[in-house]
Amino acid sequence: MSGTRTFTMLKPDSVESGNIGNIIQMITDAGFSIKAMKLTQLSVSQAQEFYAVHAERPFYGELVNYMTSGPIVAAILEKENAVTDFRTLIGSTDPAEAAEGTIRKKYAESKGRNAVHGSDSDENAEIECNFHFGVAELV
Ligand code: IDP
Ligand code: MG
Repeated sequence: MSGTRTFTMLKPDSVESGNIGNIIQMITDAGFSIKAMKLTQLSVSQAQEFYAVHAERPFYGELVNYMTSGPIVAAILEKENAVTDFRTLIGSTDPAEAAEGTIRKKYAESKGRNAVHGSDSDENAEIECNFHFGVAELV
C-alpha cells in the first residue's frame, strides 16, 4: 500500500511573489491536510544536503543559491496516495510542460524557479519530513 504522507516546500519564488496563500489553498482544495508547517530559510549546507542527489548536475550550484535566497514554507501533508497525488497536483518540473490546473503551471517562473517541491517516493517523503521536522512538531 502506498503511504499517506508527503513533504513539500513552497520555494523562495512563491514566498517572494506573495503566493503562499494561493498555493496552500490549492493544496487543501485537493484534499491534503497539513500535519506540520513552518516558514524557515535553508542554510547553504542544508540545501546542499537536501539536494545531494543532484550534486553532479550542472544546475546544482544555481539550485542551492536559489533555495537559500529567501524564506520557504516547509510542510508535511497527509492524504491517501500522498506522494503520487501531490506530484500530479504540482505538475512537471518545467512549467512549460506542466498540465493545466497544476501548481507549477500556474505559479512557476521557470524550470529552476518552479514554485514548489514534492517528494518523489514514500521513502524520500519520510527522509524529507524528518529532515525538516521533529516528532514534537507534528500534530
Ligand atoms: P522535481 O522537483 O520535479 O522532482 P528534480 O529533477 O528532482 O525535479 O530537480 C530538483 C529541482 O532542481 C527542480 O525542482 C528545480 O528547482 C531544479 N532543476 C531541475 N532541473 C533543472 C534545470 O535543468 N535547470 C535549473 N534547475 C533545475
Ligand atoms: Mg525531485
